[in-house]
Amino acid sequence: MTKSALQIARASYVPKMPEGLKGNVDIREGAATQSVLDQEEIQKLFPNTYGMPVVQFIQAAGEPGVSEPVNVGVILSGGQAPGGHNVIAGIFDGIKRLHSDSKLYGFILGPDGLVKHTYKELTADIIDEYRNTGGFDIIGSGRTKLETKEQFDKGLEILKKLDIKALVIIGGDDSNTNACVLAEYYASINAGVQVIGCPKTIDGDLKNEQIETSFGFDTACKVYSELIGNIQRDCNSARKYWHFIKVMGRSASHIALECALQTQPNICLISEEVAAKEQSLDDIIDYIAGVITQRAEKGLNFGTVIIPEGLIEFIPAMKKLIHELNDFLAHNQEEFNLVRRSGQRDYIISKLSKENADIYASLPETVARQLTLDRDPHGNVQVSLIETEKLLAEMVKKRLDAWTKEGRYKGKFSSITHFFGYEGRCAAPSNYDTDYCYSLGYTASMLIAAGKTGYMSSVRNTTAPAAEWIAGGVPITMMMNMERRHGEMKPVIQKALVELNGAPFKYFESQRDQWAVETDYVYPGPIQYFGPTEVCDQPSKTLQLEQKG
Ligand code: FBP
Repeated sequence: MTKSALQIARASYVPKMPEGLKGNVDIREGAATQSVLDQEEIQKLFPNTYGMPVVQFIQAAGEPGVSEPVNVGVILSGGQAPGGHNVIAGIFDGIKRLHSDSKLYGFILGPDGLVKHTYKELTADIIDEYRNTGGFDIIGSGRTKLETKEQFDKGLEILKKLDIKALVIIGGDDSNTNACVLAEYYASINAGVQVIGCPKTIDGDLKNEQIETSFGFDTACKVYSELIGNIQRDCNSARKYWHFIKVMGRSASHIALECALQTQPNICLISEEVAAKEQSLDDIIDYIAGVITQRAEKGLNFGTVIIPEGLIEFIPAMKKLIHELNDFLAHNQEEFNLVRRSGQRDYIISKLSKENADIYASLPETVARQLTLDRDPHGNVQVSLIETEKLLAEMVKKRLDAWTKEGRYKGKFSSITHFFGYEGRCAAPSNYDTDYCYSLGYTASMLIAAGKTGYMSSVRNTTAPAAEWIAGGVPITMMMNMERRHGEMKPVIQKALVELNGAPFKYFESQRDQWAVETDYVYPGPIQYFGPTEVCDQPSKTLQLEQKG
């Protein structure tokens, strides 16, 4: 591997760790826990792993160590997130410290590797190549869901063959839900394999009282915020474009909100607010066009709009339209395929209910086509492929043209669209993610040594200096509730959406009218890996506001 100068210099960075993990550890167990909701059902489904206490590691005298080697398997599951390699490095260092003959095996390309028995031993020289780097390329990741008994049994064969005592699953809410189901199953058959989860996803929607943030969120947001800041400076220099910038986050708007807090754009939409206020696409267009008009009156024909990736599904009317389209095309795909391309739009309009047909007819051609053509293997519209940023830019243009005719708008409007997603998922982790991930991994190895299963590795108090961070574990069942998935009630980890009463949104709300009309941009610049701590070690604004409020 040819390395960049940064990679070479960064390899020798030593992640900062909680004081409590530095030497030998004692475990402090709290009281029995309950799931967030639906306690009876969850308890029934997880008789072996329900109700366990939250645990915390505290410093103890002596050196950590166990009498037998601790072999561990690790899986990276789902979308990439900066810091994954450091979770693995933390696990490796942890189990080696426990016993120098311990081995770490990585399953290749996600959960598939466990089921198909594709793996590699992660030796010290491999781990050293990947310390403090972005990406998941050390073993690759995948989106196969680990959920059937056949998969669990197949996995157990290879775990037994490699004498693996514990499996660490690094993933988002769904992967950790499945980790918990797996932990329960292995416990129920006395398989002798523990399962530990680690909270990953740039989307930031795997968090709760015990899990402050999912790793990768910090770095990804810093990358997008750098880019947004650069665009804002360009925009404020040329003063002729409105930039419509969509940022990743399949469902929750945490990334959009964090980027807004970091860069102070003229507009940032928050899907959760759109849903709560039952706003229509029309309301959103009106709002954006309104701000553009206000700025035009001050001679400011430029600006920035941040759009969360999941927006479209949070607009109640669009959600209904998508449902009807899914249903209709599921039953009439063949007939639809026979309609000439030029007639497909009218065909769909003629088949939908009046309410949905009107919305569909108002959509730009490209988006209307994306809604009917790009479908996933389950027949659902692939919402993430819908170019919401283009949809909004086009519809705003139309609205402004109409307002120009009415004499309501006298500005000049020219737009440029962007989508920032993949740019941030494998960035070199910020100091925060580098340290946080290493601690999460190291903590996972301590949970294994303590014989825990069905736990998620947890590191808290992370707005304080790393030495004061609190490491421990949270029973995954504690985060669960019952939700309808594919027509069936299932136990799942509750997804954390943006809370409209939470401090980050409240702060944004208090500032956004001013940011809309003033040009009060902030330019965060690139992530800094070396330099003063206030530049290099800042946690996300979201976390800072959450922990303050
Ligand atoms: P995870 O929840 O698995 O971490 O993935 C999140 C994400 O990065 C979303 O922000 C985005 O919508 C999605 O993955 C893209 O998925 P893919 O990598 O399959 O294109």
